[in-house]
Amino acid sequence: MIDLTEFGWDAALAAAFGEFSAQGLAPARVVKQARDLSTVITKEGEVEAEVSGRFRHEARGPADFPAVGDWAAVRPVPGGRAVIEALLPRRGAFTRKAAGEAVEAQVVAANVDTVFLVSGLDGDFNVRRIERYVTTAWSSGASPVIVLNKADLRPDDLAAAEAEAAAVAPGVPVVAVRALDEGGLDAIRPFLRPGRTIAFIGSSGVGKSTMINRLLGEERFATAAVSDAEEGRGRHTTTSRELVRLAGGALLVDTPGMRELGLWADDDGLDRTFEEIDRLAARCRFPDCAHEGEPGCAVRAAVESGEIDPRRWESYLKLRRELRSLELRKNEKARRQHEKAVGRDFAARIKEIKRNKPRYR
Ligand SMILES: Nc1nc2c(ncn2[C@@H]2O[C@H](COP(=O)(O)OP(=O)(O)OP(=O)(O)O)[C@@H](O)[C@H]2O)c(=O)[nH]1
Ligand SMILES: [Zn+2]
Repeated sequence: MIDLTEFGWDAALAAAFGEFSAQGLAPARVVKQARDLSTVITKEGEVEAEVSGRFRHEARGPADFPAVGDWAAVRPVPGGRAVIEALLPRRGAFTRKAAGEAVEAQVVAANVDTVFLVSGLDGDFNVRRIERYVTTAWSSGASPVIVLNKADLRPDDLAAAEAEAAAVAPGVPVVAVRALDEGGLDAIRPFLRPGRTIAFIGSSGVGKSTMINRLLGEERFATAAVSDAEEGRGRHTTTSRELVRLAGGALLVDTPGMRELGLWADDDGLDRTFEEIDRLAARCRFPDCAHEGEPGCAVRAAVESGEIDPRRWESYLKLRRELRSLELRKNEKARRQHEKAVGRDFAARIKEIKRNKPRYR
């Protein structure tokens, strides 16, 4: 028997699960998600699982489908794939906008406590990208940590890189690591607390899998969520998202590298990332100041005096514009879906009236 508290199960989840227990369903956490196939961990162990027909029918979009980290209510099928009947409400989710024109959310990992926003201190390091990731992370309900990997490649100006990262993410811890070196990951260990779910997010090649393998490797024989086959392979596939448990009890989610993070965030996430700008805004003459040339704008004054880096200011405006346009397109989509639903309702009522007509004759 597996103790699901080792995978983050707690009293609040148990309470939310009540109605499903009554239906004979079992709690399970999604530890791997690849296309339509989930791997879930239940009290009995790891099994493959698929959503039920009804689940599929009722889903409003891709974000309603299981993602790694989700808690699910599953119907066990002896000798076969378990059936996912429902997901428990997410406490939060690291979400991106799916690539392409559609306004579609894509859940990268659900129920995450901490996100390691991993950059490589090689060509990959870019503070503007970090701002984008931090905004998304705050919006996900998880706490971000900026992890600068490959510190071995920047021995001379490491402190400068750390300071640069810290300057664009007020209040966010910044740690430098060397995934290939003995003891090189010590700086992230304090965040690896038992029962905590930590997602590794970042561009391809920054060293996410290397870090996770190193952390697992030292305690490999005690890991629970990794199947024998996967242990043999040694490395985690980067085409799927996977949750593994360290012997120390932390739950790590490896995610495939992203070329670009499509912004799916909210104003709170933006304000938190640009905290100093948000704080200054309270001193603008007009309470609804957009900081776009209004008189008495404290933010503009701070940019002009050099207190705020103009590049950071531009980055803020760019992200804000992106959020506004995302908001508009989301609303437009919601309106169209609503009209469609109303249309369906109306058609159904007409049909019903027609069907009932003979009674009134
Ligand atoms: N010099 C140096 N190289 C590193 C370090 N960490 C990882 N690498 C190398 O960086 C390359 C990419 O590492 P991966 O772990 O595959 O990167 P990833 O982020 O998992 O990439 P995706 O799976 O594509 O998202 C590998 O060749 C690693 O050996 C480090 O701390 N220093
Ligand atoms: Zn202003």
